Amino acid sequence: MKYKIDYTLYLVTDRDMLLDTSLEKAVEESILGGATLVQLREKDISTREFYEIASEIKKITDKYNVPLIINDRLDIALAVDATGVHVGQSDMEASIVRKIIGKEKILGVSARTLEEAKKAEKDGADYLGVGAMFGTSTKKDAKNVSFEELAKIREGVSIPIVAIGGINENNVAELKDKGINGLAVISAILHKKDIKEASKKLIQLFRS
Ligand code: TZP
Ligand code: MG
Repeated sequence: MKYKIDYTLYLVTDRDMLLDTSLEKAVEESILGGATLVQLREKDISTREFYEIASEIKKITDKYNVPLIINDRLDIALAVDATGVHVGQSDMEASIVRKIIGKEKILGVSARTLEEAKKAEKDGADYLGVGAMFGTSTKKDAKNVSFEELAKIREGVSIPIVAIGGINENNVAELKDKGINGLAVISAILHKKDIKEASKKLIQLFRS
């Protein structure tokens, strides 16, 4: 049966953001603060190391029954039996990913336009990541998505949408009435001393 996902707070990892803690501890703290979903996102890393980190993170997400999504690398996702995989517009085509991972695994696709969003839905995406909604320095090549385009995407597809990019406690309220299912966040969680508290606060501000 397909995993039913709560998209409320989607922690996306980036080890460069961590302040004096390990990725394992950071993920655990964020889950304790309420993160409902975790994406392991690694760039410039060997396949072996990616697999090893994914195996360790999977132990933590399993402990708390939180789904784990692997960014881009479906081989790693399958190897560690992650809940799913997330692909961008220059990664492997969603329809091909779907064929490889099968029906049960969760497939997330990044979309910046209504056209990309509709195609992703048609190709078998379970959810969309839409952004950058705000300015971010975490992803250097991230381009902003307007609130108008977000509204069009919300209108045009029926799968869940998570907003991403520059989301923090000062702007999260702006995303409250947009029909989105959750927030995907890197720096406003991982680049904090108190990761648990930062996670908790984002949820409170989004849900209040
Ligand atoms: N995709 C679009 S923006 C972004 C990604 C991966 C970076 C999000 O990081 P932050 O620190 O939450 O802005
Ligand atoms: Mg990618």
